Amino acid sequence: MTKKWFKELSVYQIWPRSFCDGNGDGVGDLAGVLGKLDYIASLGVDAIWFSPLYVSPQKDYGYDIADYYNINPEYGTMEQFREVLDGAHERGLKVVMDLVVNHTSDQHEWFRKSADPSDPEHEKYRDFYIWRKGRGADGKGYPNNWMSTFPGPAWEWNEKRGEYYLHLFAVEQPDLNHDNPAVREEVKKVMRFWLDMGVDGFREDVITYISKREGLPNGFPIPVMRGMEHYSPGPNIHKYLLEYREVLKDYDAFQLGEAPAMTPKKALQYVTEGAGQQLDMMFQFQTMEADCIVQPHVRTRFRLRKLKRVYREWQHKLFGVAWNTNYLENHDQPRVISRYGSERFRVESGKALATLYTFMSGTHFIYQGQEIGMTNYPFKSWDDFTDVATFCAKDLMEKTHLFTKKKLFSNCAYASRDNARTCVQWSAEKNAGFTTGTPWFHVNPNYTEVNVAAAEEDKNSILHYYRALLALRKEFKEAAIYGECRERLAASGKIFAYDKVAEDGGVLAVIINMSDKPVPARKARGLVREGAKHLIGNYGGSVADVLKPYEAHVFYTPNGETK
Ligand code: TEU
Ligand code: CA
Repeated sequence: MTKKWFKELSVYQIWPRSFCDGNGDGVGDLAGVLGKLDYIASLGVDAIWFSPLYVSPQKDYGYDIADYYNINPEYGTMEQFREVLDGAHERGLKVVMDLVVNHTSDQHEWFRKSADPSDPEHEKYRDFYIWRKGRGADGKGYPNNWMSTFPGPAWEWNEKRGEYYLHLFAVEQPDLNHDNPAVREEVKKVMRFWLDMGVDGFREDVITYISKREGLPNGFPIPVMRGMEHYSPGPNIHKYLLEYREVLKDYDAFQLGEAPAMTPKKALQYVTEGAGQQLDMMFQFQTMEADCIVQPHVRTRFRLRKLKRVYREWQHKLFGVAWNTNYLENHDQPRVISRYGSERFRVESGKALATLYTFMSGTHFIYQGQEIGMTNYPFKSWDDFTDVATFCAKDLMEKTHLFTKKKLFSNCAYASRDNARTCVQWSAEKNAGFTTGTPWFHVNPNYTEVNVAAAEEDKNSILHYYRALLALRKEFKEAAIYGECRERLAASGKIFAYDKVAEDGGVLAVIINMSDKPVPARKARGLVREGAKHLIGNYGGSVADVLKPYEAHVFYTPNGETK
């Protein structure tokens, strides 16, 4: 296993709008981030990933970019970004930027010029996007049957140009045409601009979607994501990614591709180390499908065995040849305690989940608020939502007539990305200390109890537990980060257990009751090696006769295994 600095990172994700408001206008910003750098460093993380900070009309909260070279004025200035970048570096924190190039905003000047035949630069930008004539006698029929990720047709009519453009996400997010070499040159320019400024890596938004099959043929007639087989991935994906990879040769930075519908076998075509490698690692979605079918809107009960299978496969198939990422939350996912854990056992399950993924091989990610155990928001009405994806999902579900009104609402409340986007709870003061003004979005009413200040005071808080876990991940990195994962009690639907075995035979043993009921511990006790040292747990120092709800333990044995 090759060792690299970026493999050892624990990365803290900031979704800037809701992180911390520095100037009192109710919107999170860079001044707010600057004031929290010490806090972030105190967690023991090694990097910050910023969800998009760029100029954007915010139709998809920054994932619709109108200018790749400037900071959204609501968030601050380029000077402030440089200050944050330097401040992070001074504290030993790397900085990762979101690179969103599958699409831009419809307000980007490339799109405006592309759409407007009377623009003097129209010719230059004509093929920057994916334009097609309409079908049928009136020329207004959709060019093909594809649907967006945010449910609805993937095509939008543009009056000026008299053609349709493709958008795999919101209407205001037209897809760039990466088949056009001029577009690829622009992408490389954007990458170099931020790398030259000193950023340490990119998280590349839906990067596996950038190549579309020639001729844009109809997709299999399924009700969601129709057409996906023609762009996830498309025929030129590896070629284009290799081209973008070239840019990185001049820098000590890494590339992380976000890749929906990714399996370990397919991932190896992108992330296998050596010649031909296109990305350093990927965000796969399978770990977030243990309580749903593909997407949390299609909810099932939480199935531990499904989660185990996903970790088993990714840990095993990439071991020694490629690198994983591990996360349980981000700005697109509901809060994990409300999904895989239990709000009733908030602290216990929050710690259990943290234990579960921190010792898996892979670069480690924590989403803002996860470290204090923030939970889903108690949505009461449709007016409570702001996320475009939630409204699209609602429309689609309504059309199927499969759900009662009540079920439709509860599905959306459970699944909405807005759950991750409520204001970070800093204290028990007004607006949870997020802003001195009027917050742009909700503050979870549980802020009086769940907040950073309270967690700092409480020795048994989830926050202190995360700090301890991250310290252990570093201290025992040969096992935790680079070791081989060997699952234990694989058949159990309640206990999640695995060993991480280092080259030198050191073994970390992780044992977790992932249910809200006590479970007999006879088999789990058998996993604790003679002389093992108890490193951390959420109840006590040893495994008794029963494991309590969400009880978690980590043990270490030097020379636990001979290789
Ligand atoms: O997300 C890509 C994606 O396919 C899913 O996260 C999907 O949007 C979501 O599960 C639907 O409910 C990335 C970004 O992370 C997301 O915030 C953006 O909206 C999207 O791309 C478009 O840029
Ligand atoms: Ca602000």
